[in-house]
Amino acid sequence: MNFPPFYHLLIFITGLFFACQSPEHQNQTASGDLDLPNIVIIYADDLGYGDVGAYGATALKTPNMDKLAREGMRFTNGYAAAATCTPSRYALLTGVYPWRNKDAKILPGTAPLLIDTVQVTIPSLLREEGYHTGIVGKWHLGLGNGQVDWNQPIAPGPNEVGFDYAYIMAATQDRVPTVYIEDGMVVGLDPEDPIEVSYEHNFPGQPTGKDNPEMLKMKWHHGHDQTIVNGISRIGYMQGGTAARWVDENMADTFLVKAQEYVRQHRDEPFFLYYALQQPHVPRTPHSRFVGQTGMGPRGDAIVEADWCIGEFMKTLESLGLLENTLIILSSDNGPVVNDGYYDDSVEKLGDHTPAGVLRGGKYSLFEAGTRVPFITYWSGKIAPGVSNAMISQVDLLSSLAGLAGSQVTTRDSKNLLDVLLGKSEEGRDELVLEATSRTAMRKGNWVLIPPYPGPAVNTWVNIELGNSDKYQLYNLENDLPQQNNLAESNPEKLQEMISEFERLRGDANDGVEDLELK
Ligand code: NG6
Ligand code: CA
Repeated sequence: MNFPPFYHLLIFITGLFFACQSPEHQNQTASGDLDLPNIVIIYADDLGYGDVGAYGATALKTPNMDKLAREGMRFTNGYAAAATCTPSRYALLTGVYPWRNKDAKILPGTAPLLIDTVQVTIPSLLREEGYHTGIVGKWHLGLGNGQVDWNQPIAPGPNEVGFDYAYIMAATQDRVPTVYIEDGMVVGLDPEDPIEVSYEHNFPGQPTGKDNPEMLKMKWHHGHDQTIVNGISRIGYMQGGTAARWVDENMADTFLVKAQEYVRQHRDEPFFLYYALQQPHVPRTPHSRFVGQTGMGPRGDAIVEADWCIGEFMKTLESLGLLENTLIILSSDNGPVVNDGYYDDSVEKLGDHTPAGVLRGGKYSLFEAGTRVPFITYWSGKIAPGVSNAMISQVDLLSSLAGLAGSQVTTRDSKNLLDVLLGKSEEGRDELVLEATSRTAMRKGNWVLIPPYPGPAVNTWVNIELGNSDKYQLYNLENDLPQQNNLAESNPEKLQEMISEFERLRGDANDGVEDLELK
């Protein structure tokens, strides 16, 4: 087609006009694209390195996670910052090692907000860059200032640390209050039936798992013997709020629908969604559609349910045409545990399945299975399918996602490993401080140093080796991934080098040893 010359000029001027504009949607990103990509972190709770087909599971089928792994980048050396939930989530969102904050331990449902409201977080920095930010799912980072009235607006919480939208459970599925909270308000609360919560004392006349086992549909094994909700006794006491209480079996659907609604509502602007699944943490309560699907009891069925949720969520992104413009990161907050406090057949029906894969330990452990978790990045058309052996931690996501969004924000612990996430580089971390229930260890290169710690070698409740020993432990993962050969005595020079490096990294902050009890 032939246009008269003034048309060319017009098109040129129009082009200039748009090029000079820099509204939120047109920011220049690190990758050189004009549009800011959406970012979704899908974060499972207690999903182990060996629980996913793409990581070797055969008895459990996880086709939707496997698809992300197959068509995206599967990391074999991806780490959570800690072997339990609260510290890992703290590090994920703030880019700060959790052992720098003495309060970053498994929190009760009444704990105050752990993140300082002036602290940089992934959502706050992305918001600065023009993102809409949302969280759906498990929070477990504390709420309020220590004296929460659950019948009033609850703050500070996720909305005060960077999330424009929040639909959360306060702590864990096994802790009170067993209600959803949307932007600081308990969902479906009847003002005539106010909620009260205590972790110290029961409320008069309220049955407990300890005193009323006949009321339970799932019995407690250790802990979890306090207030009964939906036939399951929990950690902590609660009364009131009857209409607002969640139905455990519907939780996965509830969070999925909220996550889908969120992306539908924000499809036309750059968004960041932290979709924090509750599975397969206890109590495992898959919807009846999934019950019996795996033959492994509720733990297996809950993993299959989580996998289905991921598939449905991906379908939503696809139907909205967002796959080419959305980076998805899938990971888990800590390693696996089988019996975590309820009689739920998880041990009896485990069969040949190995939730930790070949790794030693599990949740709560300083051994690899405590923190090395499934870690997958997926971005249609941007990330070429592959496997990466680069070492990367969730603590690195803050600086890496900042880089993606064109922000300079960083922290001293969080490394910008954007190219690693996108599969363009294998240059990951050289060293990483590992944490489990306030004890720390270090990986450097392929070597792991675990300093001596008091306490039992095995937690017999959960049947997991914790990594405690009165001796230094030194492992070389290159030829001993299952950490069977302690080389500390035979390699005194390497041991000394690792101790010096560990001390350099940890400074004098290695004082958390008093918290060895699982609370
Ligand atoms: C422990 C609970 C465990 C689980 C864990 C937190 C007992 C005996 N055990 O204290 O069941 O709730 O806390 O898990 O109460 S996490 O994944 O949120 O860190
Ligand atoms: Ca967890």
